[in-house]
Amino acid sequence: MCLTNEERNRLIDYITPLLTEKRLAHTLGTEKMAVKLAELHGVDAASAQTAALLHDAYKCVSKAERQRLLEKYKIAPAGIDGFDTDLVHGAIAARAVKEDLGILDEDILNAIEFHTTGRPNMSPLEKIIYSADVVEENRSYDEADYLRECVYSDLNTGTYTIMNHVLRFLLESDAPIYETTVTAYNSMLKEYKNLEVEKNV
Ligand code: DGI
Ligand code: FE
Ligand code: FE
Repeated sequence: MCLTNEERNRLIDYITPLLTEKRLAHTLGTEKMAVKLAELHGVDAASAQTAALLHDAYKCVSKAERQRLLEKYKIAPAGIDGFDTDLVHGAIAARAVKEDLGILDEDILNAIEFHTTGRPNMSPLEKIIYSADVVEENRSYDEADYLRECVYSDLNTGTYTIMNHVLRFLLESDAPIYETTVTAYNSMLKEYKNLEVEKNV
């Protein structure tokens, strides 16, 4: 079951002043994709909707505001030495929505916190938010349709294939790669390989 209009409007009212128009459109696209994936893969749709609507709430804040929030929530600067990073926007959002909106569901908070890098042993909800973020309808890179089909048909294979795509993209862009991105990939690779073994027995 999805959120009621009243529940959804409370979240929309929270994020709207924080986001640019473009980021709001991406957020609504992520919501739509997350609900679809939740329904396809037997995950609670209201949780998927909540995490999707809130995942990028702190993506558009200024550097100074980001710094203030990192200090307020005592979040270790999750960067890579020498590189500026907004990889922490999920961690900030998770702390802030807990405090501001009283969202206490750990699965939802983890899905928000780890939506950018993923992490080892992700829950089905975490996989859905990670994937929905990359393949929502406003994303239009060459492989988007292929990745959508992958994650519609199988959540583990799809999430693995999306992570593999993101890692390639980071390498091609000469981007520094955060440790959690690598450990998340290795963990998802293991799940994917186990699936392949099961298919072949
Ligand atoms: O906030 P969004 O733009 O919707 O998407 P996101 O939260 O996934 O973050 C944006 C980018 O972060 C995305 O292109 C993938 C990238 N990313 C994920 N892991 C790493 C990373 N970027 C760097 N430099 N290093 C990483 O380990
Ligand atoms: Fe994000
Ligand atoms: Fe996003």
